[in-house]
Amino acid sequence: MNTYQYASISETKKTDAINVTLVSQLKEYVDRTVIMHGSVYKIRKMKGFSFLILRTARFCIQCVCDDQALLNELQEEACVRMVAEVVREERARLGIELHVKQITVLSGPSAQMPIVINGKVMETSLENKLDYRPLTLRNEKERAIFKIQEGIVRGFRSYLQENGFTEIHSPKIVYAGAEGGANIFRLDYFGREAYLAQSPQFYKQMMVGVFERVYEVGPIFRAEKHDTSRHLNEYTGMDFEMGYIDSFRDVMEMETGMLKAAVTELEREYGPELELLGVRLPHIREIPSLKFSEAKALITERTGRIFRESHDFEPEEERLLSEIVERETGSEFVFVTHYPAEKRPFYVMEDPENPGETLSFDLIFRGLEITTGGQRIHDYGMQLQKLCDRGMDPEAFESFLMMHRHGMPPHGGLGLGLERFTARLLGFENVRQACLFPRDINRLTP
Ligand code: AMO
Repeated sequence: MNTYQYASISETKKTDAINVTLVSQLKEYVDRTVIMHGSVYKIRKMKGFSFLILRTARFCIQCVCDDQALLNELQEEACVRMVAEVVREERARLGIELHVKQITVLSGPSAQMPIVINGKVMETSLENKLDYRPLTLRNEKERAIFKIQEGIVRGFRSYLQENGFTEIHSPKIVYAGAEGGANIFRLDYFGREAYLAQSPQFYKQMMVGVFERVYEVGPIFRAEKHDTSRHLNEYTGMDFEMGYIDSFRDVMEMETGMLKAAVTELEREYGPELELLGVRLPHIREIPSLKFSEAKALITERTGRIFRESHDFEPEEERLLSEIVERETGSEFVFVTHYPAEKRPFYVMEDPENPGETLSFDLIFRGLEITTGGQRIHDYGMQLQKLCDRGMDPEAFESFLMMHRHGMPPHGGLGLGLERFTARLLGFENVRQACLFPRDINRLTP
């Protein structure tokens, strides 16, 4: 460990230095001496002095140092404790800068950085960024993405808490897939076949019978075999489920309120990161909604294009639909309802007035589906019949059916993909950019 003019605790007391951990408090200490810790993000040598950028938990602070001997030995990415005077400096981003008095190196790097992380923008491919993720996340813009992501989750959580929801944690090793399809990871569970949860679907429904309104933020596993810009093999699901609904539109209303709350949370608490990344937050008023069949017709009418997939949207259709809706209503969000039953899982309620259409919806934001939700079957006989109609074995779903058999209120809910929402909010083309350590068909590290 290298020590530079190490100040013992008694010495720092002598200098009347104040230990400051929150940079937001620094402005209160102008003209006083403080002790800060952080990493040396960048050293910029000038004539006779150097700028040193200290990367702290949330902010990068400009520091001025004129001790040449100290600077000669100091390396970028060293973890330091610094004694410095807080000086008002309007030209600095935070309105203050630190004039360095002492630096103690707590731990220095032992190797050359394999990638430049302290430029204004990181000029490297996404693959490279992901390969060196433990380091590239230290870049102030890269880490700002995930601070904003924290804000989204905070908004989701606090809005649902305020609305009487209980947070739950459901198992991720499960006995059956909830969403159907081939994208399920199988595993050997002490000689029995088990799966990684494709969603918390069964459990959040069961917990409606217990808490009435529940939500979960947790990992979701999908064995996607295609390498696309919108699919991850592990992503973070923000799910909620609510009982005693009159219609699936109650769920859409709850989501609209939750999204507004998340945007407000970001505006209130995440200004520095939004500014750093130049984020344009959406203005959410009423979110327009149209039926799946109407949306298909609208796309064809406005663009003259007909798409092959008739029970779902192709990615290009979602993009076109978003463009049309934004142009015609000003909304960057659009709900699409009444998806055909063929493409929806077995727990989804069909429209009694129009069987074949489901009481379900997707939410499309800036050209990408970010949510699926809807009303569920709560009646035992109806759920049993649906399983049989689909050629599924009711015995395999015994514990799921247990709740139906013993009384469930009308209920519905949704699942929102955190990475997809973050990516669209920040204008990223690839969902991996909004995932700390993405898992895709080619990537298992870091
Ligand atoms: P669904 O399968 O549509 O619905 O998933 C819900 C939302 O999760 C996100 N998502 C993904 N994000 C990244 N990579 C993936 N491979 C991926 N797959 C899905 C999307 C999607 O809208 N149980 C239902 C939800 C419900 O009805 O409550 C479900 O899982 O944003």
